[in-house]
Amino acid sequence: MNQALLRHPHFVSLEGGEGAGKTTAINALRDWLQAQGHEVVLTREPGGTPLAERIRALVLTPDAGIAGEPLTAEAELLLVFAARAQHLSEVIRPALQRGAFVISDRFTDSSYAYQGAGRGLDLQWIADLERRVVGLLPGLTLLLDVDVAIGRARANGRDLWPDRIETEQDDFFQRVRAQFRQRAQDDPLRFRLVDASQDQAGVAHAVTALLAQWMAQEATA
Ligand code: Z5A
Repeated sequence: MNQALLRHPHFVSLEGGEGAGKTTAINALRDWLQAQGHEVVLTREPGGTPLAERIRALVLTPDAGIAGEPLTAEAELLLVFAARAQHLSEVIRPALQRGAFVISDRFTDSSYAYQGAGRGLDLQWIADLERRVVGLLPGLTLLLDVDVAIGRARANGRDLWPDRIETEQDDFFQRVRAQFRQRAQDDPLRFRLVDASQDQAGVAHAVTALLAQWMAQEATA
């Protein structure tokens, strides 16, 4: 497949660093859309299908049970795109085709941020994969932006072991945040920036207001 990127108006993604609060925001968006009578599919990346969830475990489990053979940055990138190909074919495209809204906790912007800026892989290579493997852009991407230290403190406050990526140092997450912000600046039609330093109720209110505003704008376009 080698196609241009198409934006789908029923496809919404949430992006941001760890501890940005995507979970509460996504639930608020689902509740708001369902109250308007829409079918909503909540999903996440990497993952979203049984096979893609197995790939997620390979990407995020420290050592993935394969001690002494670290995952290379290139393998990590190709694995997240392999998971995305499954996710698109099994979940995202069928749901959009039947008229549902799809809300994805992360999508291709995360590959630019984590594998591109974080790991230092060529952004053009990622763009080629996006064009050849994905071909689809969210109509709306909500970027939950928060200071790295605040986000990390929130995430560390949970009673969970850090995953492979969460064990990276602050400078990695600073590059990730800068890349997300740069992408938002470069594509203001698709992105909305949300101040995720406010409390969870404030973030939930902000994201639903932005979605409502964006849908009203789309309806008159
Ligand atoms: N990844 C990648 O490398 N390449 C790719 O292409 C893709 C992904 C698609 C998994 O993502 C990892 O995959 C991710 C990038 C990589 N790695 N990292 N790091 P994930 O979304 O599953 O992991 P995450 O972003 O690290 O999840 P997270 O830390 O759970 O972030 P969140 O979903 O935005 O946060 P949350 O679960 O809603 O909240 C986290 C905690 O903070 C929780 O205890 C909340 O109660 C608390 N919280 C949330 N919001 C607030 C506010 N506003 N105030 C106070 N406390 C709050």
